[in-house]
Amino acid sequence: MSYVDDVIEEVIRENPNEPEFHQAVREVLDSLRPVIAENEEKYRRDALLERLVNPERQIKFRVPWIDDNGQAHVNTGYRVQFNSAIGPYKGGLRLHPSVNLGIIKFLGFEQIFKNSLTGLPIGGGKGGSDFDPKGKSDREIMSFCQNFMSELCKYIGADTDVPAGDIGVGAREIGYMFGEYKKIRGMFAGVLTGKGVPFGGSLARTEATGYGLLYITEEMLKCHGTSMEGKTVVVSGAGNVAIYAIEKAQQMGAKVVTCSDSSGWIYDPNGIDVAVLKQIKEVERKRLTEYLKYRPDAQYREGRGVWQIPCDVALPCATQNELTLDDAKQLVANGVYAVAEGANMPSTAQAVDYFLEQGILFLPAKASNAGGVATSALEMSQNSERLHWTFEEVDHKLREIMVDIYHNIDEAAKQYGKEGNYVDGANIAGFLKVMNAMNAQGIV
Ligand code: NDP
Ligand code: 2IT
Repeated sequence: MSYVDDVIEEVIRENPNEPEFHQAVREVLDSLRPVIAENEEKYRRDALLERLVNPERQIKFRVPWIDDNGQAHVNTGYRVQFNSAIGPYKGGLRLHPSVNLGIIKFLGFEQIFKNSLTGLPIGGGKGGSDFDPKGKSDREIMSFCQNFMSELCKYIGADTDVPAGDIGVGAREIGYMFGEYKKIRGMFAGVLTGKGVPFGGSLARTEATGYGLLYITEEMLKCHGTSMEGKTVVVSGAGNVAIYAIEKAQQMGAKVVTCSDSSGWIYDPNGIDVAVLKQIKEVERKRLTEYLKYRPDAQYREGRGVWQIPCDVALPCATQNELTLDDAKQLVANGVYAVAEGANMPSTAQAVDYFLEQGILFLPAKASNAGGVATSALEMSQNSERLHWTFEEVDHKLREIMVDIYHNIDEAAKQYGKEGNYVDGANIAGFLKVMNAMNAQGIV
C-alpha cells in the first residue's frame, strides 16, 4: 500500500469513533498524494505524515460551574495543540453540546492548513467544551467562561497558543475569558483574539470571516468573467460568519434570500434585512422566528431546507456536514454556479465530490473562511507593537490576504495537474509551507 493509504488506515484504527477527524484527514491526504509521491521513501522514513496527523499535545480538563439556582455542573474542556511548525498554535474555542475530542481534532487539523494559507506565522490548534450556552443567563456564561479559563490559562500564552471565538464564543465570552486570564496571570497579554476593541481587539475582526468569504468568492468570480453583482445568494446559519457574509454580499450588489439557525430557516425573497438579523442574534440573542415580527412578508420554516431555494451562489455558514449529497444535487439541478464554504467542513465528502464532478466552482473552507483567523493574526501583530490600526487598514489587508489565497490555491492546483480543483489546491498549498518548516526543524 502507498504511504498515504497506510497513514489513513492507521488514523482510522487509532482514533475510533472520530468520524469527522477521519473525514478531514482523508480529504487532505488524498489531495497530497502527488506531493508525497515525489519523495515517498524519505517522507516515510521521517514519519512526516504520522507527525502531521498526531497532535503535538491534547489537553482535556474538568470545568465545574454553578448555575443561577446554586446547582453545580461539570463540563469537559479541550484544547488540541496540533502543529506549531510555522507559529504559535492558533484557532478558536467552540461551545456547543456536540463538542467532543474528535470534533476538536478535525477542526484543529483543518486549522493547520488554513493558517498556513493566510501567509502569516500561525500554527494550528482548536479547543472548546460540550457546554451549551443556549438559554443560559449572562451570569452563568460568565461563571462557565471563568472556570474554563482558570484551567486553560496554564497552557496558553501570546507566544505559545492564542485561542479565539468559534460557535458559541463571541466578544462577550472572549471578554470574560480575557478578564480571568489577566486576573490569574497578572498579565495584560495578547493571549486571545476577538477581544473588545477597548482592550486590544482589532477593528474588523468581527466582520472578518464573513467579509473574507466574499472577498475570495468575488476574486474567483472575477477570474471567471463575472462578479457578485446581481447574483442570488443562499446562506445557512445566522451567527457571526453568516451575518457578515450576508452584509458584504449585499454591499457587492447581490441579493441574499435565506439564513437559518438550528431550529429553522428564513426565506425572504426581498432580501434578508441584515440590521434585523443583527438585532435578533447579536443584541436580543433570540431565535429566528422573531424575524417575522420585523419582516411579515418573509417565510419561516422549521427544520433545515435552505438548499432547496434556487440560487447562483451558495454559502454554507453554520456547521460541519450541513450540506449533503442530496442538497448538492438539488443546488446543481437549480443551476448553482459557485459554492464557497464559510463554516468549517460544511459539505459532506460526497457533496464536495459531486460539486467537483459537475464543474461547479467550489471554494473549500480552509481557503474561503481563512479571513477570520488571518485578522486574528493581524490582531496579534497590533498587540505586539502596542498599536491600533484603522478599520480601513485592517479591511484592506484582509482583502489582499483573501485575493492572495485564491491565486495561491489556483496555482497549486495547476502545478499538480488539478486545474480548477481548489480542494486539492488549498490542501497542497497549505501543506507545502508546513512541510518545509517541519523538514527544516528535524524530527520533533
Ligand atoms: P455562531 O455561534 O455565531 O453561529 C453559528 C450558527 O450556526 C448559528 O446560527 C447556529 O444556530 C448555527 N448552528 C450551529 N450548530 C448548528 C447545528 N448543529 N445545526 C444547525 N445549525 C447550527 O458561530 P460562527 O458563525 O462563528 O461559526 C459558524 C461556522 O463558521 C462554524 O463552522 C465555525 O467553525 C466557522 N468559522 C467561524 C469563524 C469565526 O471567526 N467565528 C472563522 C472560521 C470559521 P443556533 O444558534 O440555533 O445554534
Ligand atoms: O475556524 C476558525 O478559523 C476560527 N474559528 C477562527 C480562529 C481564530 O483564531 O481567529
